[in-house]
This record gives sequence, structure tokens and C-alpha cells, in this order.
Amino acid sequence: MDSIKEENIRQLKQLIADSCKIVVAGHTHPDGDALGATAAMALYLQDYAGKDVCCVFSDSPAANLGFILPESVRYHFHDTAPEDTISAINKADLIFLLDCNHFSRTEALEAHLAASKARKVLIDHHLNPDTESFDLVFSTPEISSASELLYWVMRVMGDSSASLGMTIEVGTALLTGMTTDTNNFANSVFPSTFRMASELIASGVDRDALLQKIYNSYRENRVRAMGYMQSEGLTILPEGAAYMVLTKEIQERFDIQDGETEGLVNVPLTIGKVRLSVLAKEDGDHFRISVRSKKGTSAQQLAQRFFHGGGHENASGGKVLIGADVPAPEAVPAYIETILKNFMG
Ligand SMILES: [Mn+2]
Repeated sequence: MDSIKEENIRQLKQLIADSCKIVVAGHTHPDGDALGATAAMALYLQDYAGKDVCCVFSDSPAANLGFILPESVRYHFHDTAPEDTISAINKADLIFLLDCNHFSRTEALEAHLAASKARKVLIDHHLNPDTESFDLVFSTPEISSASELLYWVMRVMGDSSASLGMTIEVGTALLTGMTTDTNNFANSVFPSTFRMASELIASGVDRDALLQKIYNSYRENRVRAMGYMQSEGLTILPEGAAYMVLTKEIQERFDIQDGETEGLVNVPLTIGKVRLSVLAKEDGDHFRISVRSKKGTSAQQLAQRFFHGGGHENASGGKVLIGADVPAPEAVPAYIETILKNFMG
């Protein structure tokens, strides 16, 4: 990994050596990469470096991703335990932010993380990182995932081919994060990504067991909801964009839980003429927007310009705010359609 500088690794080792209480944070609505990278970082700091570590998130992970959380690691989620979460942040003397380019992506944690006097390290693969707020930054957009970036950081930290602290448990968490962020090697895959996977599998990480947990452990409701959305809930515009709006009503009808629509936004891209796909999911006072695109069309530009968001060139996210962007939830489909026609036109 050429982008990882020896000098930065020396600094990272020093920051870890100088700290006692370490907080590891990731983005809101944590996905497999945020959970995998933070789990691996926490295990490494706790089991190998012997530090007092905990992971903090604004909200609890989706049930189907719960298997990523190691039992030995302490977690605090702001939605269920706000005081514990804030207290952990306030006591920390070192903070890691993973799979996240800015403290604002941690939502409820933002003010506390930003105000903390702790030293701060960013390890991330999103575009436009907020380098100002950190003492040390590892930022590489040309990589599959934060989990892969952390893998190479740990490999360089290990000083030798036998990475110190790279246990099966750490490796499994990292392979999980990389697998989910690449949609099982379908996008954002680089030569280094295959090398990482190859090395981890050779070292004993059980990829088959992992794939069972990630892709073949859903509830029946999810498959039926995905079928419904693809047949009744999909609009394809002649401009080459597609969108789906998952209202509260549909979520309730199919008893959709957090995380169960993972992957749905990718489906319209399997249609030859569709270059851009948007999924809007109603969530309280806003709609969460997921954007995916084929090479040559920028999901990132769409999310940044129209949906208060951003992310990666072909996979981004954002929001539609009820009240600010649209008067009512009913106006969301027309709002998205106008934006898409404008953007693609
Ligand atoms: Mn990621």
C-alpha cells in the first residue's frame, strides 16, 4: 500500500502507546464496513495493545449485522444508552473515526467527538475527508473499504510479514467489512483487495461461513418486500435513471426492519439502460437516500448536489428533509423524479 506512509505509521504507534482509554467510532446507521473496521480496530487495541477500548455509534446496528460485534468488545449506542456513550467519549484520550469522512456523519455523536480534547485519528476511504479535525489521517479513496485500508495499516504496523495482532477474529471482521462494501467483489475492487482476501483466507479466515451469515440469513419478509418493490415500486425514467420509494406504509406492511433492504438499490442497475438508481426510505422526519451508479455517471455528484450527502463516486447517500425540501412525504416521488430528469438530462 503505497499510500500508507512509514512516518504516519510511526506516529500512529506513538499515539496508541501514549493513550489509555480509546474510543472507536463509525458512521450513523453503521453498515458492514463501519462495524467490521471498528470491531477489528477495537480487538487489536484491546487484545494486542492492551488498551481500555470501546466502540461508539449514534444508533444500534441492524439485527442482521449483529454477528459482526465481538462479544469481548464493549459497545455504546447513543439511541439506547446516550449517557454511557457520551461519558465514554469524554473519558477518551484517543479517538479513532473509521469509515467516515467527517464527524457530522456520526450525527448524535458529532458535537461530543468534535469537542473532545483527545487526540484524533481518521481511517477512511470516502471522498473529501475533513483532515483539519484530526491529528493523523489515513485517507485513500482508491481502495475497496475502510476495512481494507485498516488491514494494510495493520500489516505495515506489524513490521514483518507476520502482522502482529492480526488474529483470525480481527481478520474475519476486516474480511466482513470489505465483502459487504464491495457487494461481494462486485464494485470498488482493486488488486490490493484480492491480495487482502487471499492473505486472510490463507491465514484461516472462514469465508464460506462469513458469506452464510452476510447473505443467506435473512427473514422471508425481506425477500417478499424486495419482490414487491421490484414489481410495484420501481419507476424507470427514459433518461436512464430508476427510483424506488419505500414509504412507512410499505415498511410496516412487510414488517421491514433496519438493514433488510440492503442491496435493493443495486437491483435496477442490472437493467442495461439504467445508469443511476435511487432508493428513498422513509425514516421519521426525512427520507434516507441511497444512490448507486454505473461508471461514467456520478452517484456522488447527485447525492452532494441534491440530497445533502455524498460518499463514493458510484455509491453515495443522503437525505430528503420533510418540511425543508418537500412539504409532505407524498411529494417525495415527484421531487426525486424532477431531480433525476434534471441531473440526467
Ligand atoms: Mn465503507
